Amino acid sequence: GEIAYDQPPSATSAHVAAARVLAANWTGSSTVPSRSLYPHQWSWDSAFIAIGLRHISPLRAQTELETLLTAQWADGRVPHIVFNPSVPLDAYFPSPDFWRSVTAGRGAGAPRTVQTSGIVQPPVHALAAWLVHRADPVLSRARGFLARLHPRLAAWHRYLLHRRDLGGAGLASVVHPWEQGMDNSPCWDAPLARITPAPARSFRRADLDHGAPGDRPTDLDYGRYVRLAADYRDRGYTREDGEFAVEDPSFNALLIASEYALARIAGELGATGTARRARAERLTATLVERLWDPRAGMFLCRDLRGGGLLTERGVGGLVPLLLPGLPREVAAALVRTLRGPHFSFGDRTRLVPSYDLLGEAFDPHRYWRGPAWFNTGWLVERGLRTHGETAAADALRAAVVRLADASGFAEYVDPFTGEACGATGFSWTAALALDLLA
Ligand code: 9WN
Repeated sequence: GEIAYDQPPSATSAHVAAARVLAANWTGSSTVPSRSLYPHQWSWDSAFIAIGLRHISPLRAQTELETLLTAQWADGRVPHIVFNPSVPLDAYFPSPDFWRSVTAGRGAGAPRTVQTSGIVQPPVHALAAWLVHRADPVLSRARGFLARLHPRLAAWHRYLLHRRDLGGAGLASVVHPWEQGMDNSPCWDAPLARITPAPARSFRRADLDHGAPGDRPTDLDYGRYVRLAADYRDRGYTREDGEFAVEDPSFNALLIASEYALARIAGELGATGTARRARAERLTATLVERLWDPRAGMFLCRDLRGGGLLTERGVGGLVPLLLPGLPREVAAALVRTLRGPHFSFGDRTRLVPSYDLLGEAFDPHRYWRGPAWFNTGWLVERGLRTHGETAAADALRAAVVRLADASGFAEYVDPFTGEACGATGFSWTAALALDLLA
């Protein structure tokens, strides 16, 4: 009985520090992921940021999503970057003059008044919109928040489920590693090996002005990212028949989670949402059929151009734990894999690593090739809770909050030591820590 308090003394200070990061990164209508590395608006970042912002300012959280969706293309796609015109061109690469959305994206209905990229990111938005609404339903109804967002979110999902069903089974495909959000995951090594890189001297990386080269993707990776994006642009952002096409478990799990959220949004607006809920259940079954690997005890990526499931184990293969409709044995196997030697959560690692600890490509500092990220920690925490793994969920929640605060809200951390990597003052780290503190 020496200790007189049952809350760790840092809980309030972590809350204040996280709120400060989000205030510093707020531009007036949206939040930059990082002032140094990422000075524009990013699509899935904004969804995670809104989930945290709702605890500080439901109005700012609503505005964050509204700003992003204002840049939606007429074909329904939500671009992965919305550029801030007052930021110098050389502050981030690839800049608007690379993407040329207004001209190259004309056929796909790119907006005329704002410059964007032409690729997408994971559809976390409907889930975020629902959670933001729940934080202050009175304000949300008064502003017509869901009524205004619903048609845009529905068009976004339609784009993914139809235009991006490249495998013909019902799942959405990504056509660039940046679309999946885990840029240099070893999962992409095999499909990327087929791509002829753009010459290193044909572009200038801005990320190396701010980040340690050992924490970032390699020049060879960048050459391939540039080639793929330029080819897609030169096809008017309308032909998805390029050299890279992958069905990814995390991207699709987030789409399905957002379908459930859209069903709830429809319910709030007076519809039933039954068809959408049924579709989410069907898509869950399809995800298991197409991407579940019982021997690996996790979901894998399907390479549509090379044929078959890729063997690399990325954290994206654990994210479907989020889904309530998973067969019981699949959920149980995912929890075992999370604790087992490949991810070792609760044993060797302090936070879920982005890639297989036993994989040949594992590197505890290089971006998505091993470091632990806070958004995937948040998603796995939610998954554990969804499947009744309360003790493990509590442990992961505590780890996210502690390491976020201790690392200065780092972009990612060494999974063994918690040492900060990449940028600090990173928005989704602050936002998701806030959400788990609430
Ligand atoms: C490319 C903004 C984004 C995140 C991604 C992360 C990183 C960009 C980059 O930063 O990607 O989109 O320049 O490396 O991989 O998940 O959305 O935070």
